[in-house]
Amino acid sequence: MEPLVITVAAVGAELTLGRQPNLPVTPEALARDAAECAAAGASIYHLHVRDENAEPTMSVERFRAARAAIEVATDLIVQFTTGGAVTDPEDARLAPLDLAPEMATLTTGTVNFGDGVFFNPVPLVARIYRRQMERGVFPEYEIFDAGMIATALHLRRELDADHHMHFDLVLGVPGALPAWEDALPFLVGHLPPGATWSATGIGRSHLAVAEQTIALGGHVRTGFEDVLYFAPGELATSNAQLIERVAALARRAGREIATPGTAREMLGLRPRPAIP
Ligand code: KMH
Ligand code: ZN
Repeated sequence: MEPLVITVAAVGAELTLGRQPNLPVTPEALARDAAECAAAGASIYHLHVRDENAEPTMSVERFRAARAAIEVATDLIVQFTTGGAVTDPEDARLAPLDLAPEMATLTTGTVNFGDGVFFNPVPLVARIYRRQMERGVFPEYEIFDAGMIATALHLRRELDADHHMHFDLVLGVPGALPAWEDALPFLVGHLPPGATWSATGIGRSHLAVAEQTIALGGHVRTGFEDVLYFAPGELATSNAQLIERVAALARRAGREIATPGTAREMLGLRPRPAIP
């Protein structure tokens, strides 16, 4: 099996500092967090940013500062969110792509998200995808429900996009596809030949999904965005703690841990671009 690429979803947009006091918020804290994550085995840093009140924001300047800090501190692939928070307007979600990050997410369908709605009508998804192609940004398709795989493939054809296909399968968001045991094999069975994939389980399902993913040959996403607790009643102390656990599971299963360089090769990424 391929070496395991670990993505850290370190910040998120739907959780508060009150619920997870160890959340990295400032560029300095993000750089420290990223360095710890890299040492623990992460390759990709999935980035949301916060404002001076630790509220989620899609401010381009905040993304610029956060990305610069992480890229100075580490060799990690910085992956911008284009999902933002469920309350973010369309233009705000697109704006940080002007910084031409190495990689960014692309959710290919609308889905209930707790009490909110993660709004992704096809014209908006196409707009984000087109902007990513114009800026040379590698997309990671975020799949919260099965139909999103079909939409990703449909849009790829429509836009005549030509890049390696990488999917992140997100199970267990309330209102989206639950982390049923047969969900992951079903989704993976519908991915196109040659695609790579990672998966994450939200909340309680997190560990079971990580173990199943490692066994199936996929890659793993972890981090505060997806899981707040290390064990029942025990808050995770850092993103690195969550990564160390995944890396230990992988080694036990005979999988090596990918470096950012290996991950870049697997995904077909060009060398890290400068911040414009
Ligand atoms: N905050 C969620 C509504 C992404 O980063 O691309 C969406 C999200 C997905 O976090
Ligand atoms: Zn996210």
